[in-house]
Amino acid sequence: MTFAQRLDRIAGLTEARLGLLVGQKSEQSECGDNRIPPRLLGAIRHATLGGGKRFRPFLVVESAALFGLSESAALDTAAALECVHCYSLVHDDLPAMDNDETRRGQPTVWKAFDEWTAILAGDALLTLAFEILASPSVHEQPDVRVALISGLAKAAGAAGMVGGQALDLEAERLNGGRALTAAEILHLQSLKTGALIRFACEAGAILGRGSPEARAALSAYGTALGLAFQIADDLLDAEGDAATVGKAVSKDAAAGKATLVSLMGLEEARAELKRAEQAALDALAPFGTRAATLADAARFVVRRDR
Ligand code: GRG
Repeated sequence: MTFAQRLDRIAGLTEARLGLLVGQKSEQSECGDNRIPPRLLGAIRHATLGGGKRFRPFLVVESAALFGLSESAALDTAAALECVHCYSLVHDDLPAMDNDETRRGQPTVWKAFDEWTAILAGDALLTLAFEILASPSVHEQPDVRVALISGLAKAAGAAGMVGGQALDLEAERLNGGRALTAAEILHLQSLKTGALIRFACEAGAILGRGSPEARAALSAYGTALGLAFQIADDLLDAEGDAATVGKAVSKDAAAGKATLVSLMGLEEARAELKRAEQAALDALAPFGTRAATLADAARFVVRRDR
């Protein structure tokens, strides 16, 4: 199976699992106190289903495979993480944040529904993630489930993704905007984009009860991969084609957003991307050829066009 086929396979499995997880509590449900108002459910499904690379679920499944776990044993953890990712996109697209009208080639949730429904759909997805992780279907051992809950909460929260988003918006909007240094950009991106990607890689070691050394290696891989992912995203914004990328491009420059591309220029950003790719590959050394698919993932991130 090629890397693209493998990514597609995990995306399909994730989509099917999410379809059940965000569809089983409809208005038609016989279980009265579990019903979700239909409009809200529609927005949650719009946010979650029918698109996306499912790259974070892929990282969970592949990092868990290093410890001998099957796809199905990692899938609920992968789906929970994707719920947090989808929530972050719904909120990021809101007029008060990035004000985007297209996501994954579709109208964003607030455009397809309205702002308050989009806010509530995001809230519901964030909390659903932890409901999923608390379920025994994630892992039979409660201490593993608690470690996943704690890890995802930290990665998504104020010292993780939310904190990164706050730093990004503060730099752009407070005191008339401020140019960030490269170190400041790297820090905010390691939170905003990096924290969830890093957690996706560490999740395999948590599920598989890997050694502290193995978890540290996956964390280092995730850190480098997250950086590469963000630089590639910024390059796509600067050079990509909106139809292929599935969302508006050239937004960073228009908003005066601080990115490594705006700070260093295209050539140096591409060189930084290559360095991040190499750091990701180096971090996988302890796993040898067993990590071949994760190595391909690093190469995929660097060459992606969407
Ligand atoms: C609103 C709390 C809050 C956080 C938002 C994730 C994020 C923080 C903002 C998204 C804006 C952005 C362009 C981030 C850079 C990289 C990124 C996360 C891109 C989207 O992820 P992909 O490419 O999307 O994995 P798909 O659609 O494939 O799932």
